[in-house]
Amino acid sequence: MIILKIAVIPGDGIGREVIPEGIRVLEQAGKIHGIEFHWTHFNWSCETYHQTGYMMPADAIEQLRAFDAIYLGAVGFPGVPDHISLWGLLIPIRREFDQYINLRPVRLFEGVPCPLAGKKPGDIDMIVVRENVEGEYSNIGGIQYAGTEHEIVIQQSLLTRRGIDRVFKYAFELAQTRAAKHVSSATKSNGIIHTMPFWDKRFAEMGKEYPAIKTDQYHIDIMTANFVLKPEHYDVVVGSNLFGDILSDLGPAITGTIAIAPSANINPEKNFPSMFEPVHGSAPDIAGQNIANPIGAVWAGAMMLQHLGHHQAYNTIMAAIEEVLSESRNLTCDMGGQASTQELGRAVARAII
Ligand code: GGG
Repeated sequence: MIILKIAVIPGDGIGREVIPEGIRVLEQAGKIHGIEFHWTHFNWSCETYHQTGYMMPADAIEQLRAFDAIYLGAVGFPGVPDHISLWGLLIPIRREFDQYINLRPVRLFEGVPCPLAGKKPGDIDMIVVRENVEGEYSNIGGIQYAGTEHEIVIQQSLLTRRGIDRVFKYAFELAQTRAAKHVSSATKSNGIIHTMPFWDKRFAEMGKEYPAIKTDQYHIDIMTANFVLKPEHYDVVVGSNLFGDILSDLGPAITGTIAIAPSANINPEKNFPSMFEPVHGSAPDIAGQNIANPIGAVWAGAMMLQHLGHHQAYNTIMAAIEEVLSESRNLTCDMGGQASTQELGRAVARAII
């Protein structure tokens, strides 16, 4: 029996409803594949911030260091500024544990109604590789003459050669394992004249190391249009922190629902714990109603097992997700069904044999 020590941070809103379903499914897969989970729950959240002034304690990173992985729900609470929700927990964890790859697969599943006419499963099957610790999400900047008519605000974006080369390398290595062998880069080097031309140059340099991989690059504006008009063109898509974030919400939206999508914040060297979460946020508008779709959280849990080397357990969970979605009996309302969060979670757990 393998023991995995997992730090669980359900966070806010629907994070608290979908994570228990992920745990239910992981426990079931664990029984079959000889994995025992030791879950340690942390109530760190924006709601905690609302009450105490901090989302997680000063020694949070030290506490998390002891775990094999971190399983996160969602962050965001009405009345707590949005930048607190990311900079109070999500971004420090990504940075302190050098989780520089954010992997966000996008797949159209049989049984999930697709908003794009004529698309079949297989037509949309891509993976967004998002640079996760640099770029536009930087704390370099400031404000001057605050509150006056001369107010000036500056927000800097930062890229390092080492930082983006390692992300490109990861994207090309990933493309080598996939049938299409194709990497597309999201850029905006016509308008952003320092960081993005550098991004393009380093992407082209890395491409030379992988002659068997097809490459192309698109400005982010036309790439978002292409995601809707011809998503079948894309296989591996590599983007900066902001562009990757945008594309990985748009991607699952064209497959029917953003709630289906997982996000793996990975430290590939395994020097530190990696973190797994659904792409979606805390959705306060539907929190507490037991209608949130738990598939993003379940799929993220499967990716956690895959990252930790339990490939068969990953395959088992993915097969169960595919089976349950294709039957269309236990879909939540975002996928056109009437099932509750728990009913869908239980159906996936039952499908694990
Ligand atoms: N599932 C975690 C969560 O609440 N994500 C919402 C969000 O705004 N994420 C931004 C990001 O991934 O950088």
